[in-house]
Amino acid sequence: LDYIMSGVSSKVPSSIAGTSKTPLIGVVMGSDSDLPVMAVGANILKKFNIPFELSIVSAHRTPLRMVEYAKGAGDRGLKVIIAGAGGAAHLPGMVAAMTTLPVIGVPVKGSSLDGVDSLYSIVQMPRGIPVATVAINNSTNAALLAIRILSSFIPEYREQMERYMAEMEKEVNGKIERIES
Ligand code: RP5
Repeated sequence: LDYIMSGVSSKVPSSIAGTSKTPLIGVVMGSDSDLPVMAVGANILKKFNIPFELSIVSAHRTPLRMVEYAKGAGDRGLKVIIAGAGGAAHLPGMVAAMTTLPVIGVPVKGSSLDGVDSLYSIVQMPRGIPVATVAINNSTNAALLAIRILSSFIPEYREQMERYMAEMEKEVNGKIERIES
């Protein structure tokens, strides 16, 4: 199955499309309107050179596609799924119900309730089916968490994460020095 970019409108810049290697991370979202938010995390995966795929899978508009995606994800080699959705954001929970892979939910901020609707929908999963939920619109942290999960069994990604964190610390220390001098 080739989910890479399938269903994504022509608005998607090729720079954030999934990679051609067998993907380890699946990034799905309910609508192409989620793309500006989800693209930020996709770019982090690109930066870390992680094979990933990116696709539109809607829990309510394309329910059969969602079932097919979630049920086949493990067998296709995915290790983590990042699912972004807004409003009554049931996509991450529904996907998590049909796979044993870890699912990370990104609450996407909609126009009416500032993203609190999406946050509550995703974070309030009843017991038994976990969805790791990041902050509203924070696809960066979803990507970093997915990489941390991979880094627990792929040493190369652990080293990359250590470098990323060291770089961040250096940057903040630089700012502190400039303020204090
Ligand atoms: C959800 O509904 C999507 O995840 C999106 O955040 C929201 C609005 O979708 P559009 O009406 O913009 O397609 O399914």
